[in-house]
Amino acid sequence: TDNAGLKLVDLDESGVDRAFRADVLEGMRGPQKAIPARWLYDDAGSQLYEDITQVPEYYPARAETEILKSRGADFAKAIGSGRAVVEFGSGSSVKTPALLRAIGPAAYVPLDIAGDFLRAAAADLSAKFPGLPVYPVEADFMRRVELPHEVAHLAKLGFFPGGTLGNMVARTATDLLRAMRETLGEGSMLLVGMDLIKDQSVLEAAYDDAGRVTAEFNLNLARRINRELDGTIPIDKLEHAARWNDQYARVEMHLVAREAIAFEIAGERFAMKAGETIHTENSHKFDRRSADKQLLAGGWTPVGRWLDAEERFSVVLAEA
Ligand code: AVJ
Repeated sequence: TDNAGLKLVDLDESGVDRAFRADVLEGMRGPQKAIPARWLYDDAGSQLYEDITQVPEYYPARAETEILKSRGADFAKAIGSGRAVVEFGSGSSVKTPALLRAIGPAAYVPLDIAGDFLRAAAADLSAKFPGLPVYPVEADFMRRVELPHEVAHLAKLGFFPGGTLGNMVARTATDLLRAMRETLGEGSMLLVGMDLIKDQSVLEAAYDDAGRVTAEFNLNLARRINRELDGTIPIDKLEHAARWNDQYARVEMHLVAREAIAFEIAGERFAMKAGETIHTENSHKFDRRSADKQLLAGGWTPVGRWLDAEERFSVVLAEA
């Protein structure tokens, strides 16, 4: 029967494949089609994001790096030495050396769900800081994580750069901040990157660059669906859009249908009217008040805040 065929396919699939299909199908059935942003980051998507950080319009990565490199003395004073730095979603750990050099920690604990990537990055970093104990942990940091016993006695500094907190709606961000507090424990601190509200045209250009790198990043999600979920989405009929949503203070990425289209994903039929969109990402922006409010809701008291010279991005220090 058809059912038996489906079961056979299921047996061959990893949990990730199943989760991707479930998220896509569920997200495509609703009145506003939407797919969780984490699915943007397959190998091609991760490479495209790296490329985005180099485009002239995309200021957040450069602005945050500027802050981390220029405010070392401030961090040392506010944070002190001898903590275990726990980085959430460490990825390639590109922003970490500046912080480690500034504060002289007792250990570094990078957390990431991508295990191979994590261990390679940890080895690179270890080579750069020969005296520093590095304990990579493969974990989903949306939940409380058991830290290695070697750092149990040390005060912790959580490090969450990149403005990734902004990719979550407020309630999810609050849950994550609370989980981080549980992971890090009493007396811990958190250093977190938060992008700032600014001119709409600057924000929209940052997410819709003239070189079309961000457009490719967004369209790659539709390509991935076609590749991995037997999709027939006509890619050339979709258009990338970045839209400032003032009510929610966020830049939204959408895939917009240029004309009425119909297609299949994993054997299920879908249709889009001309102008209808698939919502693919939120990137929330903050001002001082909304940033403090978000951190406080998550159980963290802000104690320091640094901006880049052009005041586009903030790095906030908070206490548990
Ligand atoms: C991964 C949070 C840094 O929201 O700015 C960049 C991802 N999306 N361009 C962001 C992204 C489109 C991004 N962060």
